Amino acid sequence: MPIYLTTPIYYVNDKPHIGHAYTSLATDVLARWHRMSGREVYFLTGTDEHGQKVEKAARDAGQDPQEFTDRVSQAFRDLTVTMGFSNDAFIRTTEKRHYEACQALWKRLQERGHIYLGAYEGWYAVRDEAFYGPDELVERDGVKYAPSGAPVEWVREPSYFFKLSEWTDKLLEFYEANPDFIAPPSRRNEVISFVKSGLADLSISRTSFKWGVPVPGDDDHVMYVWLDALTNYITAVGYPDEKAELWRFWPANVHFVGKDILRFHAIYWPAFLMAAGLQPPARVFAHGWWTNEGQKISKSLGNVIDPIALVEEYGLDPIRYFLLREVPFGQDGDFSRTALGHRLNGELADVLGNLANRTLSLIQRNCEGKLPTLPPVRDVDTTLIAPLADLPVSVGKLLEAQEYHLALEEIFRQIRGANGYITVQAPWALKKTDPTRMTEVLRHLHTALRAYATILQPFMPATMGALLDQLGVPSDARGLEALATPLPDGIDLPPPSPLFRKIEIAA
Ligand code: ME8
Repeated sequence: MPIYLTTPIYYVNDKPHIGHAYTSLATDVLARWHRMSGREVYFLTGTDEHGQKVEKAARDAGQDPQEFTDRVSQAFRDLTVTMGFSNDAFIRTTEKRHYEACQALWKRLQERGHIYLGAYEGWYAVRDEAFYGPDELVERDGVKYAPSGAPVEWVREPSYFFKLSEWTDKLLEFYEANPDFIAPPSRRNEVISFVKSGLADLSISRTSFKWGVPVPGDDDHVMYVWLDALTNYITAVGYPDEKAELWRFWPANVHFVGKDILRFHAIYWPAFLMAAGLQPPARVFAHGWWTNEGQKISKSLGNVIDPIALVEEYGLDPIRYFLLREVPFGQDGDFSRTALGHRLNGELADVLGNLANRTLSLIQRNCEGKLPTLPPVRDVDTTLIAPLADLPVSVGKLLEAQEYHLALEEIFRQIRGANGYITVQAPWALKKTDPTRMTEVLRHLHTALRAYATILQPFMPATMGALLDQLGVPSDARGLEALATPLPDGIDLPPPSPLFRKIEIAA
């Protein structure tokens, strides 16, 4: 079965920050994992380029919206390179094929009787590109705000509506029948209680600005940016051509989103799709929010974390590791340099780097750089070797449940065990007393390191690639299946070099 994974398409009102990198990173790791397990994967990311917010950002920058979106979209494309993302495609909502998909979906909804013309009167937050009911707003100093803190304005204009109110029961039935559709479970409960409180019809067109996809047959209206944006997920796989080669990827396996945009993905999107007679995605995972050293990340506080600067300072793989190790996926987390330092020094350098370096240096020095012969597994070796076979299975289960931190914990528990093994077996001391046993211990450690490096590739592709080079693993033997076939005895291993560099931790 093919696997389709998506990130949100990011607004081009501003340059990318750590939050954007985070969502795409989680998607990337799962995409790489599935590919390494032999699955066919389509991994999509891109940019959301219409709407009032982007139009305003272009105006503030003194640029025409198309020129502006071309520039900022490129910054998101560059980020995929800096972060080492393996996306198969990058979609922009200003592409012609996307206009066609949006208009086709609109017509289908209209033909099936789900759209009517009316007038919208109510609150709108441009920052969230969202409509809010009066009872959802909070008031501070006589000014009304959306629950997200975004300012709201009163909007009154002709508008097409989607009959969302008719979907309350059908959505509740859908959540019931598909308990894994919304994750994590706390978010699922939130959505269910929101839907249970009843859904109002949704305004799906705007007339007060032009920067959007025109409504078919009524040029005074552009489509509501969220209808346009959500449609990207089907545009990218060929919609409206359901015979397109890529259409086999639909429905998506996981839409990765932040908790801020869960409502759009878990309520509006399945309703639009079911109304159009299309299958809803299998799952929407809403992860938590990063703060910076305990503070909300915001432009006005000037504490936005630039992922490119971070990668320049600490290296890509330590950042990839830290983001997924530090915070359980789904919960909020704090970005702190001290925490990053502890993970980098205490886990990557001391636990993994040290094990690799000790093992490979000993092979280099004491075995003339040749891989020792595959030995029998003695009783004392079973603690190291026996759990290796199950590791890909348990890690796979955790990753398929988006439990990244638990997957890393599991792998590092075994690597710590391997450090215990090397200390107890002390191969450095065996050179004089029992050189045959020394080669056995080193080969077992090599076997274990190969498994750890293979399994960790999705998290730290470049560094684990370097470790697999040092372990002499050919590039066509780096998938999970290849772990069952030992490397030939006696192959030459290159001289090792350190994988991670320690950093200074501020007190
Ligand atoms: O909402 N912590 O785009 P957007 C964690 N265009 N994740 C964060 C974050 C933070 N502090 N800040 C942002 C949009 N994110 C729409 C999406 S999809 C059809 C349309 C991440 O540029 C998180 O994934 O505002 C969040 O959902 C997303 O960026 C919002 O990106």
